Amino acid sequence: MLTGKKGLILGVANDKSIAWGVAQACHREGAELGFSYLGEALERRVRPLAESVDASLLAPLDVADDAQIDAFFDRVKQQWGTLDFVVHSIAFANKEALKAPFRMTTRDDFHLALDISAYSLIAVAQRAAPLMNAGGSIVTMSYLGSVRAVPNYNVMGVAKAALEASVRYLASDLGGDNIRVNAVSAGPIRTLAASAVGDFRHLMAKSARGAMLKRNVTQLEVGNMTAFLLSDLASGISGEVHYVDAGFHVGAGDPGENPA
Ligand code: NAD
Ligand code: 0WE
Repeated sequence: MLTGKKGLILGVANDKSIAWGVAQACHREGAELGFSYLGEALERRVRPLAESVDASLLAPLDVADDAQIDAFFDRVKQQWGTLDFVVHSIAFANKEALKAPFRMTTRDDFHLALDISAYSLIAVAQRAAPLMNAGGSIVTMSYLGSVRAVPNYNVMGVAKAALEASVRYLASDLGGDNIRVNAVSAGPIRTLAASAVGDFRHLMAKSARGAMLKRNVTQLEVGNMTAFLLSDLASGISGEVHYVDAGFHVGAGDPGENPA
């Protein structure tokens, strides 16, 4: 599906990351891959993973810093020249903001969550687009909390709403250059970011009970949908949010749950 294509995977932290499921699917489908890592500590985790899929590019990237985004894409331009796809799988919010009542969200909490989790897609797209071949594809990762008030997701839900709107505006802006932009809205998956969330087990159990398939989804299932969206098989698809959630969002919720 991706033979002859070169693409960047942004947001692998470890082998549980959704971005790693995407990388495995893209490698299996024949893509040449490049990876970013956030800081020295994660380089030690990401480098062996990148090597295991024969990555030809590995460079640091903190999306909070425009200079690092510039340096990252300068390196992509020097090493690769052109690019076919980008996967954005990055989010961050202050941990306290995901526990406290939503009304207690501070201005700093809001700025941080929207900067790292939503603006970063725009910052990446504006530097990737000039390097992209016709038929290029950008995919980002979202969550149902963008359109539903999911308990404790809080300011991250606001950030995902901004991310999904940014997908539509980027798709409109870049469509004339034959670059597509989509989001995948994944059901809950136990990753580094998720495991730091209190009572994630309960959320996973509820989500499985409410899902059409009566189970949760895996990183690789999200990776397979993403690989499809990155491929020419998806040439007519842009500006959309695609749910990979075992059907949870079309259901009425956990049938065993007490509504009171
Ligand atoms: P993860 O912790 O494996 O990945 C998050 C990544 O964001 C990490 O690699 C981290 O290094 C990176 N990151 C954070 N701040 C950064 C910064 N300033 N600069 C560069 N990178 C930074 O967790 P994950 O669950 O794989 O998350 C990936 C994406 O999937 C996120 O956008 C998340 O919102 C989304 N998502 C996750 C779930 C889930 O249940 N795990 C569900 C739906 C969507
Ligand atoms: O997008 C996410 C994870 C977002 C996230 C998680 C953390 C925890 C640790 C962003 N920033 C941080 N910052 C930290 O310090 N998901 C979709 C997974 C997730 O997170 C939740 C969820 C789900 C699902 C938080 C509360 C409720 C549900």
